[in-house]
Amino acid sequence: MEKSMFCFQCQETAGGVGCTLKGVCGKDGKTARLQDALVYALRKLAATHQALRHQGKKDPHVPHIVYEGLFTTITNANFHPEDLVSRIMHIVTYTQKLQKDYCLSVPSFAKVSSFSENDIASLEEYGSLLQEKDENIRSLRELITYGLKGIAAYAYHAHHLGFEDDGLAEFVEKALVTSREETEVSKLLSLVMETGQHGVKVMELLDRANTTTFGHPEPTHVSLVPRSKPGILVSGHDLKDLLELLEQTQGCGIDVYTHSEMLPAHYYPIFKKYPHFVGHYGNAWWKQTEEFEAFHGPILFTTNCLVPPKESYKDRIYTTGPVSFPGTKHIPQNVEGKKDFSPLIEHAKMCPPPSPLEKGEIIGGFAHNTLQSLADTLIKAIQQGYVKKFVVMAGCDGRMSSREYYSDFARKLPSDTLILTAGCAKYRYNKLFLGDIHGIPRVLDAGQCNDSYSLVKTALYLKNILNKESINDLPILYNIAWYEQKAVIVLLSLLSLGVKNIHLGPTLPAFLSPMVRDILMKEFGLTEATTVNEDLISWELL
Ligand code: FSO
Ligand code: SF4
Repeated sequence: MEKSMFCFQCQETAGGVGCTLKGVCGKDGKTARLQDALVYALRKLAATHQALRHQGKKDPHVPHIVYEGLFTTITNANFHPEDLVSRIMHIVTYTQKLQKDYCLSVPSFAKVSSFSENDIASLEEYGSLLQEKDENIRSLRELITYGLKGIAAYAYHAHHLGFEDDGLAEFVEKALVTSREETEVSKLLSLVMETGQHGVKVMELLDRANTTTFGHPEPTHVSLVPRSKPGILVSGHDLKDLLELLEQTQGCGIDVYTHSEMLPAHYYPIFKKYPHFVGHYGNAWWKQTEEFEAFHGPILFTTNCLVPPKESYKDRIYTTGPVSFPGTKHIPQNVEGKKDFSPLIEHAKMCPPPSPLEKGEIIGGFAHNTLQSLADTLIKAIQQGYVKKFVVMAGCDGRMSSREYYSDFARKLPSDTLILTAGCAKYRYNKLFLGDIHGIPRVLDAGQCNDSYSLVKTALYLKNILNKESINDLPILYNIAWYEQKAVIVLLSLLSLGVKNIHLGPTLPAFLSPMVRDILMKEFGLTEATTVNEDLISWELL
């Protein structure tokens, strides 16, 4: 009999409760259980590395193994059981080696000393979140774990650019162990807040890594119209992968396009140097099954969100990094940390050019540097009354029809409001032609979901120059859309900075037990998005 699975880590979980047979995302039971096993193995590695740290030593590879491992378990990244098994075996072998080399003994975890592939089933069992019977402990444990997955994704990108923070790595190790062992609600709640604080740190680290490597994003018009040469489409969030691909495609007669969360690459000065980096293709991640056929060329997934591909274009899907899908080709990193994209490039040369999906262009590049340079204009606009409110509509998009709420909300916002956005949530309103206020576009896109940090940094900057006591005294409202675990860390980061009265939607996470939900509502004024009119009225915008 097929073993069961249980996963409720994303917003689209079945029935708003949990996926038990197969994920709505397409993840099957085997994959789901292996992902649980992988996280459990990482908890074991983290405990082992903590013991090593207690000896005053550390292993330089553990943080990256932890980050990449957690990243593979994020929604829509890795659907490949064999790949997950080999990752688990690597984690266990590495843990065993550390334990042996440094004579470390790690209590409270299942023994791994004589581990073989046949023992993975026991890790699946230990790793199941249903092991914890108390729904409140389970809820807090998973809230922390999902926050850690978000941290890991951002730390992975920073690490790829050579930026690390050992304090962050130490925290992730501690939180992986403690969230599994701690049974006191108050202690788990304070770990939730600590996770949020480290969310701010990791987004700051990644921002530093990105802006140091690629320059500061600047306002940029991005074409939506494909050109006449064969193309490669790049999806996901890893800017370094894109840069390597652009280097390798120079002079090859191929154009390169961004998809979904890769759009903000166009805003960075460094990417503008490549004349064959010509535009953006398609919409948010969930529309890929409708849009990829018409692209005609190879598509590279550097991170989530991958949707199980249709046979009609599956042979054109390439994955790299944490992403993997059975039957698609994977581009590995070599020992020098380089990736050879020649299989994609050769493939592209044989493909027809993309068919157009849309016309026109979009504008973005309003990250903190640009927003701060506009601060005087924005403050004057507030003082003179032609900008009344800023509405942060950052986060993720998703396939549920209830997300039409965000398009309607943006449409119905009064014309003296500005939308600050980041993440793929923007695809619900960035092509609505909402106009501008005295030359400032009404939708100001800071970048990827991690660039929500830019919005927070700008809010803190405005708080200081406007001499406000609290970030909540600013005319900024938060209407956040969430889908996967990176949005969980964005939310926890905002809470840890004291941001109150966030509306979260389209539904609150299924992994919040009624008690945990009540705590977040009482302490932070967190509420679920309701209807467009009700929400607009509650914010005195209607
Ligand atoms: Fe979206 Fe997917 Fe960026 Fe997520 S493409 S949903 S929050 O991976 O990370 O915003
Ligand atoms: Fe279900 Fe979401 Fe988990 Fe996929 S990631 S199995 S859709 S809860």
